[in-house]
Amino acid sequence: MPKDFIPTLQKCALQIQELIKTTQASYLETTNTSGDTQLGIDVQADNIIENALLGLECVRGICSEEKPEAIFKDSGSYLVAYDPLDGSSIIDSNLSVGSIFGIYQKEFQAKYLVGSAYIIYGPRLEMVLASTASDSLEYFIHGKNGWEEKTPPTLKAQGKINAPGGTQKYWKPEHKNLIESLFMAGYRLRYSGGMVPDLHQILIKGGGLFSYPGTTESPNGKLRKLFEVFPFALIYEKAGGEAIDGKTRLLELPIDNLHESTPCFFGSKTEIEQVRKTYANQNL
Ligand code: AHM
Ligand code: MG
Repeated sequence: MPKDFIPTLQKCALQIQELIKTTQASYLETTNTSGDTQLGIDVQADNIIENALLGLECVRGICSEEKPEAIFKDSGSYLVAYDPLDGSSIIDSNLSVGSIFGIYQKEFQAKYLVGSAYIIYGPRLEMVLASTASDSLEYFIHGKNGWEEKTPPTLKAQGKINAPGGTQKYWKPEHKNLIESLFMAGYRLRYSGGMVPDLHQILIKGGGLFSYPGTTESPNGKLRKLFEVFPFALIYEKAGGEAIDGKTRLLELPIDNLHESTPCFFGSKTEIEQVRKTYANQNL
């Protein structure tokens, strides 16, 4: 991942954290491409990131979850897809939220993903990065003396957390059984409704399973490949875990349109093996 990205994302993190602390989370009249009603704060966070990224010489194009189309420049070599404020519907309840970034070369396709990052705005401000060029993550916490680099988190072969997304009423029977069997095996429920804090918690605690399946209501799940799923897939793989759609490695999935979603499962190897067995003979 090019060097300029880390300080640029760190600067955006501080600006967006300030925005979250000082701005009311009120809805606008507009919706984004996925049909979510936008908050003023979504749009402001998007502008902060757009200006910062387009100001980088190495960036050739950007694509935001809040905008229908990508924006391209004439020069630069990297493409960045990002969700400026993931979990904006839980801001009003003062839960942690985040920003997610995927950095691509050539095209917005998982096979060209070279790096990813997320920022978590919680009681602390933290940032986690992954690069295809490195076998471990990078982890920063903002403290009294600015950004401090910490020992990166890793995933054990098995964890204790179960974070099941989606509306239970619409889960398919095999998915219901999977989730139930984890609880029966002693897993604890940890789900805030924010992908960033929910996946961060599993990473920091060393393992578990986060799932957002295809349901009878939303066959392709909710989480978007480019802005949410691919970046976290790289982070989980580099942490020693796995990320699949039930059958296939998420980073091997193609995209046909910028905003499409996919069923997704992120976790330690043992839990992902259980997902694989569950879905082996099922439609996703
Ligand atoms: P958003 O990008 O509109 O904020 O939606 C994404 C969020 C994720 O953070 C989270 O995992 C998911 O939506 C929660 O959905 P649900 O409320 O259906 O469990
Ligand atoms: Mg999102």
